[in-house]
Parts: sequence; C-alpha cells; structure tokens
Amino acid sequence: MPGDTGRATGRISSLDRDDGRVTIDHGPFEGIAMGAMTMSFALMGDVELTDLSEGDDVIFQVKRGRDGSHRIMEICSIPANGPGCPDLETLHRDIPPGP
Ligand SMILES: [Cu+2]
Repeated sequence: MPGDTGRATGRISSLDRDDGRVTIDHGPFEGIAMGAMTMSFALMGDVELTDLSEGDDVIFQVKRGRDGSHRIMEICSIPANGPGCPDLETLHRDIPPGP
C-alpha cells in the first residue's frame, strides 16, 4: 500500500516565488502511487526556492496532507551537490528516472 511520502525527479517548468509554488514535469514517484506528469506543488513551510530556476533538473520529496494534496518537503537541483539534500542524494539511485 502506498504511503504518504514519495520521491521523484523532474524538471522545473515554472516557479512562483510569491505564492510559494513550483510546477514540475516529473517522472514516476517512488513511495507513492503517481506516474509521470506535469503538476504544480505547494511547499511546506521551511522549503525555499532561492537556489532554483526554471529549467533546472531537480530531485524532490513530497508528503500528502489531509487535504490529499502533495507538498514539497525537500527539493534540490541535480546533481544534488548543494548542502541541502544529502538524504535525497543517498536515495537517488532508487528513484525512477524522470522525463
Ligand atoms: Cu504529479
């Protein structure tokens, strides 16, 4: 049975810094039942988009809230060589390839 936390890779198609949303053309998720698609995600409170730009390839983790929507818990550009995503880098090998 799928859980409520999943990881995927993808490419940022748009960023809305003011509203704290990011649209990602993402591959299939590991951990939750969601295939490849382009969709918009809200962010959890402490997630920042400062280092990200449209067109970036990213690896990210989401959590499903009570309203059923998936919010980003953690997101980093690939290669995940920044300081923010050591956990995701470790998990990268298990995640299906993105678009
Ligand atoms: Cu999706």
